[in-house]
Amino acid sequence: MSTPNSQESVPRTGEHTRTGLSKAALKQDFLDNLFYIQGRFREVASPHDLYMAAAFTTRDRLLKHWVESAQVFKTSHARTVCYLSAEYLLGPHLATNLVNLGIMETAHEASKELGLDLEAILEEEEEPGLGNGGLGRLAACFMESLSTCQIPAIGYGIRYEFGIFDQAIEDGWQVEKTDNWLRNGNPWEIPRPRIRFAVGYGGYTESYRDERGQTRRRWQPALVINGMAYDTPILGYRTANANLLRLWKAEATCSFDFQAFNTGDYYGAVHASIQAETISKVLYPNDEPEAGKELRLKQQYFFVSCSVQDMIRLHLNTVGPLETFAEKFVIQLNDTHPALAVVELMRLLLDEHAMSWEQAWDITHRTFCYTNHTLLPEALETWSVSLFERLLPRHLELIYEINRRFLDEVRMRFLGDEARVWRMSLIAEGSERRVRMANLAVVGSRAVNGVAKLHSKLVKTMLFKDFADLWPDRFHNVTNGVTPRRFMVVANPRLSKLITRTCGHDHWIRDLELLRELEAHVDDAGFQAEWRAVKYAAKRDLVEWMQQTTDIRLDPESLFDVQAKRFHEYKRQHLKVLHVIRCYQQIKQGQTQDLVPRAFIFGGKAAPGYFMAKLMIKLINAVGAVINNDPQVNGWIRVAFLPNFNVKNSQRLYPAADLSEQISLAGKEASGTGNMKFSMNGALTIGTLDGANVEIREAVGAENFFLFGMTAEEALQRQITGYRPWEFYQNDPELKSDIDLINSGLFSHGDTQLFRPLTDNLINHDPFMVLADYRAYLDCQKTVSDTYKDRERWTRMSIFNVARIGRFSSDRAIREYAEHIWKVEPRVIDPVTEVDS
Ligand code: KOT
Repeated sequence: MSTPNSQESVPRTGEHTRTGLSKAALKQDFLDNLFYIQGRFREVASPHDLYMAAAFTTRDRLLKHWVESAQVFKTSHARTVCYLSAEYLLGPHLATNLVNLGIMETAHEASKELGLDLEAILEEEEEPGLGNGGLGRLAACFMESLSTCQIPAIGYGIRYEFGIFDQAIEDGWQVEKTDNWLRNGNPWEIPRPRIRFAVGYGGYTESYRDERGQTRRRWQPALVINGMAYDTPILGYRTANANLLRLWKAEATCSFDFQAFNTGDYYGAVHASIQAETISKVLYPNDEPEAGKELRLKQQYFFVSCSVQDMIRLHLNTVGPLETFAEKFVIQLNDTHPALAVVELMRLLLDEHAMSWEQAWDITHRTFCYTNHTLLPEALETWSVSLFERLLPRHLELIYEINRRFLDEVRMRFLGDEARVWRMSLIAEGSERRVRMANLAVVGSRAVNGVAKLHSKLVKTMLFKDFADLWPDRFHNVTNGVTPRRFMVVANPRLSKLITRTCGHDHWIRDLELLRELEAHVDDAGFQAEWRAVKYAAKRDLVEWMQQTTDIRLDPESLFDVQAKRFHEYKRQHLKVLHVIRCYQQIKQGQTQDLVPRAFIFGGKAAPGYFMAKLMIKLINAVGAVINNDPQVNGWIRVAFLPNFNVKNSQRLYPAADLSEQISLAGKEASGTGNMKFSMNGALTIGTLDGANVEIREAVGAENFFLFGMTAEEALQRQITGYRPWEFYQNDPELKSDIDLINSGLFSHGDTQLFRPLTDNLINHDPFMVLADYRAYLDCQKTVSDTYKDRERWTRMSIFNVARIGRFSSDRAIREYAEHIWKVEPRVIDPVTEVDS
């Protein structure tokens, strides 16, 4: 098969080719797109028309790199990473694509000359919120870094029609609004109607004789639906490498069942199509699996099956026989949500491609790697065997066979240790038998990793100890990272420009360790003043935005103390609230000597069914309503809740933060990535020795980090010896008075019961040991205030945080995966020369 010459297939660059990077080309193409795609003249265009024209103008420039990359990867049979994730929390595309193309400045100038405001155009973009939080955002950072590091990759996932809900606050409570992100069209995706795969559900399995007389098994599903591909190009920073994010949409196999229609069953015919489309309809808005949600299992199997079928198709079309599948592809499982891919690959190799078990297992096992993102027992996925039997009968058979062979190995190695066999089995025995997805992922993968050093240690010594005994070399650590393109260059242009001016180059954007050069300037008073001015300007921007969206007025002179993340008891937003109440009481009692003026800023969504998390949001808003309306304390403190914490809004927050709250109970937060984003933007961290906090503190220096609280080991020890939170409540009068104040009804118009579920839980159970860490936290907050009073010292600490944060770039994380886990090399795409750059 001849391959077209890329120089011929890619339009040549220059004026009017839709790919030129000059100001003139951008202006011309923008107006062309406005006219030919949106059907508008400049004079009558709506803000949305302008955004769409800008997006298409940018997309045209991506496509050149993307088509070129695909061509090169295909012809060179490049080893490819397939990242399987049920979530991608992408955030707006336009700004990062402009930065990565290297045309942000040019686009600003072009807009100005057209009489347009690029900032306003960027604001128009509705972000694809196809994820809940950390795990989904990590997948998005990794996709960008894979392209930046020039590693051939495909991200596979689900094209949810409705992403994570939009959060509104009404009467202090969270209210969920549907996220109709596709309402106005999505200019970044390219539908691929010819890339479709059939996915089966239900039915039965049977034995049959193949043409060689061999007995084989096959699956006869009761229902078959289609998955159709939608592709989004992901460009690397200043590279010509663009990878592919391929998301699947579910459809009925035949959009109309004509037979049913003809027999008069119009409803039945439409019903089938609606049922199929339900599968990719909505993202589950939980950070934890929902027990027994059949649709969720259907979603997982849906995208995993389409993705594995697609890889097999690509392999057969380009490389050839499937024997070399594991050399062509490495599949990374983003937690256990896609773990069924292990079984699906087995099924396809055995049932559809007639391989022997040994060969199929050898290929499968050499292909998969698995990342664990949580130690919380309630977040470890299991599915009931009966649901499996009904939905995926063939897969259950295969799981039993994988398990049988695996447990034989365990028995052989640990003679007579049936307790161990019982613990390691892929099937949990009990009143209801359940499939343990984490065990399946470990058994099916050649590498398993945690996401921060501490977490990986706990994965190896606690969560998967039995597996580490059996296969110690299988376990790794890759500490998370975040992309500095989005979270520095796009989110904080002022800081980025200051850094570039100070270093005399912008290479730090691709090599974040170069931020160290800032250390040479840490004592320079002029630089310090500029540093403070950058932070102040970001705070003023946030103040203005908060005023517009929430009507809360913050003082940019005050310390911006921010906790923004998913609401969860283990993250301990209630510990922060107790601190706020303590400050309030101190001011009311005239004890202000240890304080500095602070704005307490909270942000984050709660899972709609998580009562306690929603009550925490209500409590914050209730405390805020009292404090913000009390003139006696307003010179000192204010409380703000930033509604709808998503990627776009987070970008307003990180640059403006002075203090980053990372106060989870040690041992519970796998890594955290917000901690990195804050620190990258010059916020100092108050935190426990949890997740990546440990490594951030090591990197920035213990003297530039506010540490408090029990270690993971101490917390565990306390749990074992018996934790009695009421003793802390009884023995610490300030703690008691803070909790009692909540129960007094002051924050609830006299209702003394409203927050009882929360306060009773703290006093009597306190599973995340808020009360045990309360005193250490308050003491540490006093140190924070003292330090903030010395502006010069604070500024130095802030500079050190940025200068030493380079390790936490997702580029570093991707390089570690590439070298130690995936064994994949970069593949450089030569850019087609620009004639008019
Ligand atoms: C959700 C459901 C099941 C299993 C895991 C999760 C999960 C974990 N969702 N988000 N996470 C977070 O992942 C981040 C990226 O690794 C971590 O930084 C963070 O600590 C996890 O909580």
